[in-house]
Amino acid sequence: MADTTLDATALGVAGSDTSTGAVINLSSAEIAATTVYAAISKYTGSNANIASNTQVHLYDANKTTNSTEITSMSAIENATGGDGADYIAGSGGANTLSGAAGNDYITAGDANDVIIGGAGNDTLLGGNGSDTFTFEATSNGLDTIKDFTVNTGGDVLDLDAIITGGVYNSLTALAFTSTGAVALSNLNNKLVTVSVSDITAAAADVDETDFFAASKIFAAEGTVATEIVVVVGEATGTDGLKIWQVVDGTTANDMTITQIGYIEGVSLTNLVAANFDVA
Ligand SMILES: [Ca+2]
Ligand SMILES: [Ca+2]
Ligand SMILES: [Ca+2]
Ligand SMILES: [Ca+2]
Repeated sequence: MADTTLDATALGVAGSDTSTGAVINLSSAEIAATTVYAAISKYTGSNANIASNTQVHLYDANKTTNSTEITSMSAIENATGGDGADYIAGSGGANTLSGAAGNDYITAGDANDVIIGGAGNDTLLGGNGSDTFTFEATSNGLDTIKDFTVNTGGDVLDLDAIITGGVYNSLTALAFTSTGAVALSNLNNKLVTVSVSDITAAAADVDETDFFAASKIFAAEGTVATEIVVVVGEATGTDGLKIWQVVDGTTANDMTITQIGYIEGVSLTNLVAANFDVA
C-alpha cells in the first residue's frame, strides 16, 4: 500500500533532483499530483498537478524547487515511457501506450486501446472499450490488470509473444485436485485454465511439486521444449485470476514457473476464447 501523504517536511528544500520518470497525460482531465504519488510513489516538481495534454518529469524526493518541466502535447495518440516508473494516461481515442522498464501505471481511458506494460511490475487499466493488454515473452514482470472485462466484446490478453497454439480443452478448466496428469505435449504452446477453490490459497500458486507429477494435474517435466500459460482462478466470484508462464527446456530439472499477471475482479466464469490472443 502506497503512502498517499505527501512529505510536507521536505517542502522548500533547495536543489533540483534528477528526474526518475514522467507523467504523460493525454487525457482531457487534470491529474492531481497526489493521484500520481498514490499510484507510483513519485513526486512532480513543486507538487504541481498535471494539466491535460502535458508531460512533466517525476522525482523520488519531494522538493518544491524541482522544475515542473512542463512539455505541452497535442494530437498525440501513442506514448512510450522511459526506464523509470511512469504514469501514463490515455485520451478518449484509441491509444497504444507502452510503459517500458520500471513499475509503471497506465490508464488508457475510452476507446479500444493497446497497453504494453513492458519490463517491471506494472498496474494497468484499460478503461472503456475493448482493450488489449500485451505481455512480453521474457522479463514481463508481474503486471496487475485492474479492470479486465470478460465475455465477447470485452478485453484481450495478448500472449502471442509466449504462446500461439490456442486454448486447451475449449477453456474448460481443469480442477486443481485432478489427478489426470495431462501430457505436456498436449499443452505445449497453449493456454490452460485451472480451477481452485480459493485464489488466495497456496494451491493457486503454480509450482512444480503441486502441479507437475504423475499423480498431479500435469505430467512431470520432460526433455522436450514446452511452453505453457496457466490461468488459475475460482469458478465464480471476484477474487481474480493469476497468470503463470511455464517454460520447460530439453534437459532435466530446467522447468521455470513465473507469475506474469494478476487480473483483478474476475473469475474463470465468462472467459471466452476472444479474451485471449494466443493463436
Ligand atoms: Ca517506464
Ligand atoms: Ca484511450
Ligand atoms: Ca480503453
Ligand atoms: Ca510488466
